[in-house]
Amino acid sequence: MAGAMLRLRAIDSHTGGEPTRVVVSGGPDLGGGPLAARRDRFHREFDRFRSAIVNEPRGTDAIVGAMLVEPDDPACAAGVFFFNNVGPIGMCGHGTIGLVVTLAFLGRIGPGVHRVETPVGLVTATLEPGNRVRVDNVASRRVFRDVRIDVPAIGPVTGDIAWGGNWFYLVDAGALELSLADVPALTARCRAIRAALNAAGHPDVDHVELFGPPQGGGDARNFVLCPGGAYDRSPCGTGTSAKLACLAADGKLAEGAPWIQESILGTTFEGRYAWRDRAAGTIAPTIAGTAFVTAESTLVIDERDALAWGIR
Ligand code: PYC
Repeated sequence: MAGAMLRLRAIDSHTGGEPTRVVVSGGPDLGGGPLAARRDRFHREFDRFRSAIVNEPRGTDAIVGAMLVEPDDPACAAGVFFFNNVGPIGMCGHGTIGLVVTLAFLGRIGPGVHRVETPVGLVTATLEPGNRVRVDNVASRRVFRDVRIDVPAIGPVTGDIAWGGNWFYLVDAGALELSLADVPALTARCRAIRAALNAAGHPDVDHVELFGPPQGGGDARNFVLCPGGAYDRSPCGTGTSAKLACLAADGKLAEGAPWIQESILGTTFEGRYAWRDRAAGTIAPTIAGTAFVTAESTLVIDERDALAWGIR
C-alpha cells in the first residue's frame, strides 16, 4: 500500500448551513449485511477513512460524513451511515436531507418517497419541489425529565434526556442569547454541561441542546453542541426529534401540529409528530428542511503525504 493513491468521489451539500459530505464511491469494501455491522466494521478497521474524509486538511470539524452503501433491503433507495470528526453518529437529520438532495443531483432518485437504511433503523424521506425533504425519523422518546446536575463554575443545571436518533440533553438557555456572536461562550457552556452529565452517570449523552425563544418567527431557537466540539449550523434533525419527544411528553404540542425549530443561524426545520406508543412516550417524528449541493469532488489520498489520512 506504500505510495498508493486512493480516490473517493464525494458530493458536498449543506442543509440549513450544516455541511454533509456524501462519499458515493471509493470507500473500503465493508461487505454486506446489517448497516450497524458495516458501520462498526468501518470504525474498527477503516477509521483512517473517516478521518481522511471529514478532518482537516480536506474537511472541517463541522462536516458530517455520510458513507453511501448498498442497502441490505432492496426496497430501500440507499444505505448510509454517518460520522463526524471524532467517530460514528447514530442518525443524522440534516445529513439525510443532504443525502436525498445528493441522490437527486446524481439522477439516482426523483421526487417522491424513498426508504433509507441507517444503523439505527429505517427512515423514509420524501423529496419535494425546491430541494425540500421530509424525513420520517426513527422512533424518538424522552427518557428522563428534569435531570439535575452540578456543573463546575456554572452551578446546578436541569434538563431532559431524550433520544432522537442520537442522545441529547436539552436545557433551557435561560437568559443566554442564542446568537452567532455568542458561539464561543455557548460552546464552552455546553462542553462543561456535557462533561458534568457524563460524569454523573449518563456517558452516552453526547449532544447538548440549549433552547430559547424564537428570533425569526419560529417556535423556538436552539444551539446544539455535537460530540466533536463543533456546533450544528442547522436546527439539528435528531435534536429537533428529541425536542418533539419532550414537547409531546409534556403535552405542549398536539399530535400533527407544526413546530418550527430555528437554528443558531436562523435557518429552520419544520417538525411534527404522531404518537407511536403513547403509554411508552414514543413518537414518530417528521422533520422537513432544504439542502443544496455545494461541490462535487474527488478526494485524493496520496500516501506519500504524512497528513493523507487527516489530522487526528
Ligand atoms: O441533523 O441530526 C442532525 C445532526 C446531528 C449532528 C449534526 N446534525
